[in-house]
Amino acid sequence: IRLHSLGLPRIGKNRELKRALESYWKGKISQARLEEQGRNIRMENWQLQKQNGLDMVNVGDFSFYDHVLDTSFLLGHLPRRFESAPVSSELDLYFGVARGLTQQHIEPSAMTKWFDTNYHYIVPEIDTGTRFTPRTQGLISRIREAADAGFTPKLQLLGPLSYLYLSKSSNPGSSDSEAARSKLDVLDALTEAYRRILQDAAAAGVEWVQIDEPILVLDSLDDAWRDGFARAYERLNEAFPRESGSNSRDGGRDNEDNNDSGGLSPNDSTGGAGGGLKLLLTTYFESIEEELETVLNLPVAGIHLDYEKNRKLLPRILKGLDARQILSLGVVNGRSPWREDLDARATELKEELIPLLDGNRQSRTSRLWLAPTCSLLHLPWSIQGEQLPRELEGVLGFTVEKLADLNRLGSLLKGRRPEKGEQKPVSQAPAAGGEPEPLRTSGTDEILDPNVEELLKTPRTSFARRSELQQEALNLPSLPTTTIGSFPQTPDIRKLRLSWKRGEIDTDAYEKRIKEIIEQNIRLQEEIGLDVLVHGEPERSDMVSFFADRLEGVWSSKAGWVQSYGSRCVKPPVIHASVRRSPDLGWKWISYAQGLTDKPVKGMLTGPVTIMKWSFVPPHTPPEKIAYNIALALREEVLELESNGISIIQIDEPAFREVLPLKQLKWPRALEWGAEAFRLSHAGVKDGTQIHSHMCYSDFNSIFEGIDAMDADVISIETSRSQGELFGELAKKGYTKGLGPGVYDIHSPLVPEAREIRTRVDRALAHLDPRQLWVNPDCGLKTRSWDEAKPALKAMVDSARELRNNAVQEG
Ligand code: THG
Ligand code: ZN
Repeated sequence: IRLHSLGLPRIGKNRELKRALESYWKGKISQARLEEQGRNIRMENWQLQKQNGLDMVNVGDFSFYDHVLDTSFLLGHLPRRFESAPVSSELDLYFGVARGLTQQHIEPSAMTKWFDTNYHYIVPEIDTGTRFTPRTQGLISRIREAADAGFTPKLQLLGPLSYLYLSKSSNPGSSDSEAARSKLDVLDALTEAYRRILQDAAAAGVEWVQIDEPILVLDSLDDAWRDGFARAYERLNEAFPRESGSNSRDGGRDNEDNNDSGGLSPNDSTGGAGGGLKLLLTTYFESIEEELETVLNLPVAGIHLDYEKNRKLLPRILKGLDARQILSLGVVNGRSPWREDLDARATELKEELIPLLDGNRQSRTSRLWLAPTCSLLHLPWSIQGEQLPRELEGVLGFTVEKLADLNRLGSLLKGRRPEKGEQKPVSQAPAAGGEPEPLRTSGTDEILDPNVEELLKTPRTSFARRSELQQEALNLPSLPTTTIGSFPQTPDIRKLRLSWKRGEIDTDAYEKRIKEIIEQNIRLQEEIGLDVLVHGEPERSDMVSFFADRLEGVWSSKAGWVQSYGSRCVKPPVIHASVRRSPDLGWKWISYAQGLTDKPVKGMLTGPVTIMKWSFVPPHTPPEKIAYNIALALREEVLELESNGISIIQIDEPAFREVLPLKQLKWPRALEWGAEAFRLSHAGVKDGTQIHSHMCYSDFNSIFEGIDAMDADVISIETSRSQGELFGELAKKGYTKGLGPGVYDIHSPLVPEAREIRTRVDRALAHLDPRQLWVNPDCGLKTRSWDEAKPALKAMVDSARELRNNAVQEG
């Protein structure tokens, strides 16, 4: 049995890389200093792997920004517009692609979510002129760096098919299917580039390559992609025959007495360009069910898969592997902080899995490797130093603890006594093949309000009727103007919250100051002439953390940071028990704001799906139960707002799209429960109370059914990049409820021009009813300064007035 990992976090245990990067970007530290920080983190990560008994350490998991962008650079494949960018170093070019070169007006590459995680990668751009010119020097020096320090390096690479699949085809004017085809057109060239990279790695002494092909867990690959896999991996295998006679699927199956080395000896290759280089085809996040045949037919030295997700398939998988292929199992969850019951898992593996392996007793386990299920990138560094509630002690662990668990599990299987001092983790794993167990709670097992079914079954009054009542109550002009909710987080506001949190100022002083800020916000909005006001959220930092801190059953760590993109991190709360509102979610600030003005003030909450998707949740609880539970807590706040005179309530769902699981087969049900949770959060409000929601994207097609089922009265969305087709589609689908297309891009510091704003509204007016449309920015103003936000909002309000007048004249 060998132990290894699939990658570690790279932001540093105290976010050292974040600090170094941001200092470098500001010109405060040199490139040499930044490189040194990178080296320190790599060394620390390698040491941690070795200390925990791992037989190899990963090289290639470290990145200064993103591992997909690293792959692009390794392949010598940059967006064309950067080809002659005037930058002083390769590193600045790299950051240029990630962040844009503002002075030269070169746009950065797009960023998007890495599968169903909260990590974002830089999207490679493919077009018909794409060439690959591998540049392996940096990678080779990192391999040497590990070897020189006494570690056994395993190279981690994003595989060619996944790289291609995750990239976007930027040929102008081509359709989706054309784009997919033109991507595969470059596969042979790409494979050739990989072959050269592998050759250089082999020459540098690498034996094992962890080649990540996470797209193999999707249920949406077609035959073109399957052929692509076969073609690319055959080609790589020609260059690096794994072992004579056993490259092909039928080799070696019955050579039981000949496989004691399990393919592990470095000298068992008969040639090929690099000598014994071996590929470990690596999948994670889901089962390989739909691509089982694809995987089993590839000529690789081994495969890695998530043990729990593939448990039912293991007999078939083992039958399909040849006797020399390594089976690496992800046995410690790499993206959930819940720890496994290691004794139970060891017993399971001994009784169910090991007997399935071919060979005699010794050779059997030589084919078995154990690892975390996926890269530990998705977990914080360590739980050490955190103050856990008693019921979570020993239950949760981050990177450091997960590797220790892996080590312990390895010891249990090897028949050695595990080291002392390990807390025995509590298991929440379901029984074999059984249904997931409900969430274990502290004190009570009840997760759902007994009324939940009733609440979900009771439909709201029709939209047509409620909108009449709402209009009577609110008396808004056509094209009403509003904002998404958050206002600039000035250094003053940040300082204020921090000093209150640290106890440097008392609650009275804090609240007095917050009220002053709210009053300023209200006066400012009245002056600008907005129709629906907000309080501006000065009391909130991160929207999810704010609510997590006010909900029972949710634990927030002090330093549990996870990389989101580049130097940016999030600190996901841990939902571990029945969620309850305790005692309130801050409705008083909004009610205070309403008391200051005759205009309607919109109450603001973060929705159940978003709170859940941006938190850690127990791995074996049905997600809808958690979402309903959060929704019920939010509902109490919604009703409280309503009874305090708030007649517009916005329940934001920026992460609503993230309900969609990796397997498309599960999409309809996920949209259903996502929408149910949202509806539950406003179930029972009066017909005259207007429910809004905000989502941070405009790509509605895959989630339209869900959005419709949310039954919000008004939805505001980002439309900066949409060319207006969205409105046509919405009209065609019969969307008649309110819509607030973002009329300017808040991500830009520039004040929008009135012309741009009018164009966007006009595009919407071409398809939708003017009574349906709202005018608002495309997202919250938290990241802007007042100097930017004020003139922008003014321009927005002026444009709306002008459009309104025109409409009156024309009508
Ligand atoms: N909040 C939470 N999760 C999120 C987002 C969020 N996940 C997805 C998306 N938004 C990710 N985008 C961001 C944007 C900004 C930052 C992080 C993720 C960010 N982070 C600060 C940093 O790293 O310096 C820390 C913020 C803090 O102190 O809380 O700016 O909006 N939960
Ligand atoms: Zn947004």
